[in-house]
Amino acid sequence: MNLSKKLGLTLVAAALITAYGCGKKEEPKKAEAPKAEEAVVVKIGHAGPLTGGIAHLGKDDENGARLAVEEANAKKLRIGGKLVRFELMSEDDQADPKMGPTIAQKFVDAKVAGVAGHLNSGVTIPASAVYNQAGIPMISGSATNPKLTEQGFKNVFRTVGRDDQQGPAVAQYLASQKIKKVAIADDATAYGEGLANEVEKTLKAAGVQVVAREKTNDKATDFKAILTKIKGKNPDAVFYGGMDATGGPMIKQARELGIKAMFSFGDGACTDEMAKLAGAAAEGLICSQAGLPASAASKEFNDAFKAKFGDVKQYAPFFYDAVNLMIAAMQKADSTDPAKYLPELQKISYKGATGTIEFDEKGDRKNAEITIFTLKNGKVEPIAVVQGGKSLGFEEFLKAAAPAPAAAPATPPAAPATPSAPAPEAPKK
Ligand code: ABU
Repeated sequence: MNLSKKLGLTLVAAALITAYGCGKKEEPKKAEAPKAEEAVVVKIGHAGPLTGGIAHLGKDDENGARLAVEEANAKKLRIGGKLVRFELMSEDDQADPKMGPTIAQKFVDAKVAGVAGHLNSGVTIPASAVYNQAGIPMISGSATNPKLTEQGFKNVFRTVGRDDQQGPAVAQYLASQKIKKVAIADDATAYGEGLANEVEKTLKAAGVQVVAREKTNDKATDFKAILTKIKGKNPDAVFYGGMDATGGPMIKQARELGIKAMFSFGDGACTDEMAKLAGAAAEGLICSQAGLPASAASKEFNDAFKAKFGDVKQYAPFFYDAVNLMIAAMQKADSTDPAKYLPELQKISYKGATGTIEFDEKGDRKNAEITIFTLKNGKVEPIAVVQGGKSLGFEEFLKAAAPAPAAAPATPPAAPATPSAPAPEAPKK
């Protein structure tokens, strides 16, 4: 072996000893990056009509619910010691009563922790039986038929008033306008028919003559047959229990037929959509909503909603509150388990976008307001608020409900308790 070969072998041996031998220095261990905590996913269901004639309202509700979910997730809430991430599972019930139980079962199978929905009373009522069976809390921000909360279900709530509050409120407004003869029509849904019945009862009790009672359906587009019958009775006012998708064309066709009577609607047709559907024919209509107007919802809500989704159609703040109520109850219970947080929901007192929300033993919102509107320059504008059977002009109501000045001792906003507001001027016939 020559010298250079020997040297080469020595160098290889030295390198091996350095690499694997006892003289090897331990590499300092790199500090491992802490693993991001995995959040527990909590599903919240939302259901409403996301297609069809009233999809604009269903989307509005969905947007309200989505905003609440997104805001809660941004707070990185911990419930039961774990980071939680809420996930909105939204389903299209097509405003079809038959779809209510089907979608409710889908939510039950998906193990949602709660449901914000549905929009229509006729869909919400059959769906509520499925949620009740599964013990899942549900809160509607729009379903106003009294039956929903008259079933003895302890898991069913709503953040709006009921039609046996809304019907009398709008009917009393009509009676205050010196109306003698009224024609009433409805769309044969749980909501439309139920509200029309309430209006009829109150008007009759006030001595107003009900000269016609007509029926259509929630898919109809041609109302000329019932409107012709109504025209023959020459009423001073027409009340229609139905949604804006049918109410808009109805009022347009009525004017085309030369009917000059005042038109009046409940919350389902108390939207700016009426002006889009009926144009100038909608001007001066009178309608009610089963809560305060969106313009009176919190500035935080309105700013955040507008930035993400544009203008509120009607029910978005009530669905936003519905989701937030469930989350607040979960936080109080420190559990997302429906059985554990339901008792907290039943006794909650929550300051939401639509005011302070508490539920009575049936699940109805305590002290729900009913707002009366007229449509002016293409927009529904609030004119009066009825609460606990007492009416105040809208501006007066806002003043009475405004928080006390900072220097004054902290007292809750006074509930309006003055006699009826001076009746706003009757819209021109
Ligand atoms: N409250 C009017 C629309 C929803 C319903 O069917 O009750």
